[in-house]
Parts: sequence; C-alpha cells; structure tokens
Amino acid sequence: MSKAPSETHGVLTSAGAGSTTDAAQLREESQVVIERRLDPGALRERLAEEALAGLLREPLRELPAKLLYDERGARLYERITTLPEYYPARCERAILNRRAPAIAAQTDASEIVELGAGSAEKTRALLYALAGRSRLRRYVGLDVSAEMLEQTARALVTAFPDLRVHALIADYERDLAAIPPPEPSAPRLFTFLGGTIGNLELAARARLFGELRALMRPCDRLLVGIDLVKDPSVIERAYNDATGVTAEFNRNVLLHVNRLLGCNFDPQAFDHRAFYDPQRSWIEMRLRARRDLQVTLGRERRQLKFAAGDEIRTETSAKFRLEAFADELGGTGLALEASWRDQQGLFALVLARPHDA
Ligand code: AVI
Repeated sequence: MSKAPSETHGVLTSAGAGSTTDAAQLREESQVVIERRLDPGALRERLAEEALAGLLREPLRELPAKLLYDERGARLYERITTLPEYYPARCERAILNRRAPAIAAQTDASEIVELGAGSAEKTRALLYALAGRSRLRRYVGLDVSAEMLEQTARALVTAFPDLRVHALIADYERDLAAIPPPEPSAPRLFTFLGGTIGNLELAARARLFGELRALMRPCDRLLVGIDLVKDPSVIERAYNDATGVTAEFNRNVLLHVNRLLGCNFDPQAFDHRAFYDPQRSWIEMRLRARRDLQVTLGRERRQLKFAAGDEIRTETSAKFRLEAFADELGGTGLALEASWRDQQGLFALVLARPHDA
C-alpha cells in the first residue's frame, strides 16, 4: 500500500489549562505526534453526500451509523456505556480488566494500534499490563475526532511517562495506509474494541480485516471486541434503556443531518425503535415518523415526505457466534488464536493472527 501525502500538525506544545510545567511541556513535545489525515471540510462534504443518498434510498431510508457521532452524539454514547442495560461496555471492561495480563503475555506487544481510539479508557488495562512487562513503547490511536484524540494523547502520556503517542486523525475505513510503519522487533497489537466491528456490514468487515492483515507481520496480532448472539430480550433492553439515553442518541442524528444538509428535521416528531432481527443476527435502530410530515432539504428546498409510520434506519449492530466469526476472519487471511468471554458469556474478545504466522 502506498503512503498518501499527509499534513502533519506537529506535536502538542501544551498540556492545556495553564497548569503545565516546562518539564511536562517538554515531555509532551518529545512524546506526542498529532497527524491529521482528514480534512474537516472534505469529511463534512462526504458525510453530507452519504446522508443525502441515504435519505433518498428506497424502499427503506437509511443514514450511515457514523452520523450518530457528532460531538453531542459521542457524549451520549459515552453515557450509554455507563447504563445498567448496556451490557457490552460493562462486559468488555470486565474481560479486559481480568485478562489484560494474559493478553499482554500472549502478544508480547510493544505497541498498540487502536482503531476508533476515543478516550482509550478501556485500553488502559492493556497498556498497564504491557507496561508492567516493560514492553510498552508506543500507542498509535486513530479517530475521526481531533479534539477527543488530542485529549486522549495528553492523558496517556501523563499516565504512562515513557510512552510515545502517535495520534492519527483519520477514518479507519479509508486511511489505514497512514498508520506509521512498525518499529523493527516491536510486535504490534491492533485493537478494535467496543463491539464496533458489528456496526459494519459483512463486506465492510471483510475489507477492514483484509487491510489490517496486509499491515500485519507474523509477530503482530489483532484484538477485536464482539457482542455475542444471546436471548434477544437482553439485546433489545440494551438498546431501549429505561432512561431514554439511547433514544436521545438516535434522534440526535437528525440534528446532525440538519447541520450537514441545511434541513429542518424535528427530532421530536420521530420515535426511537430498536429491534433484533434473528435472521440477520443484528439489532437495528430506526426512527419512525409519528405523523405525516415534510422536511425541506438544503438550498434547493427539496421536499422529503414522510407518512406516519415511515422509518429511517440509523444503525445495525451485528451479534456474532464465535465459530462464524472465526470463519469470517479465515476468509481474510486471519486465524483465531484465542478468545475470552465475560462470566455471563455475553461478549467476547477475540485475538487473531495472520493465518500463516
Ligand atoms: C458503538 N457501537 C458498538 C454501539 C453498538 O452497540 O452498536 C453503538 C450503540 N448504539 C446504540 N447503543 C450503542
């Protein structure tokens, strides 16, 4: 894969909030690289095009799930991960806390490359375990949110004084070629946590795994968090929480679309729905029009008509059986090496290696 030209934004020069000592500044300057691959204008344009195409899609309108994560959406998702009904985050955290030493021992990694880094909160258990083996050298985090990634980079170098951080503002579905090259004799652990792999459909998952495989040397490993197939009522409860945070997260996508396309969706005119589809082993989130309504789109003032009950699909979240997931990996040149479940068997972490390693 060839390396696309990059605009390197240089290093962080301040820990912020005026509380930085010179020593801390110096340390950060030598430890953190912020690299921007995403031009905010181009990203916005691309999202707007995808939103428009999805709203015109027939027979079911559909918005890409990534639109759920504007700044407010990302905050709402952080709240979802603390809800009692939302078992995936709790279970994954429990597995990581319990198994991080085993994962560190098995991978012997000196570097973590995290797709969708966010706050890297759950990754810390792994970082501590690797640091405890005196193996940890570098953390490479990819995320589309520059603000979040810069905060994460600062927090990580504060917590791990010897760690170098490469924060890559990029889209893991397009920009994997921008991941900095590995260091010799420094095994890498790629991580894709949170069950986010389930938000990609089969073809997109295969593409992502294939691209990751191409970056992996025999010593490298991939750790993926997957939500498992289970009693549908448990899954449906997780996406229909009692306090309505998920409903708010879902409706928020319309505010994001309003900004992108200059339209006038009223989120309160839509009901949140989330239901499990056993045929496709996924839960879908939809927004359903409460009444007949019209939405005016952009400068052309195009009219979008909704009859009461019409729906927009806003997310699919696949649930996996371990054997089927191993087959998926196998089709892309990866092999399942180990897996760990939480005590209730609701969620799993899967460790994969290149097939021939
Ligand atoms: C980010 N992703 C794994 C979450 C999920 O469960 O699919 C997003 C989410 N949607 C509703 N609640 C949480």
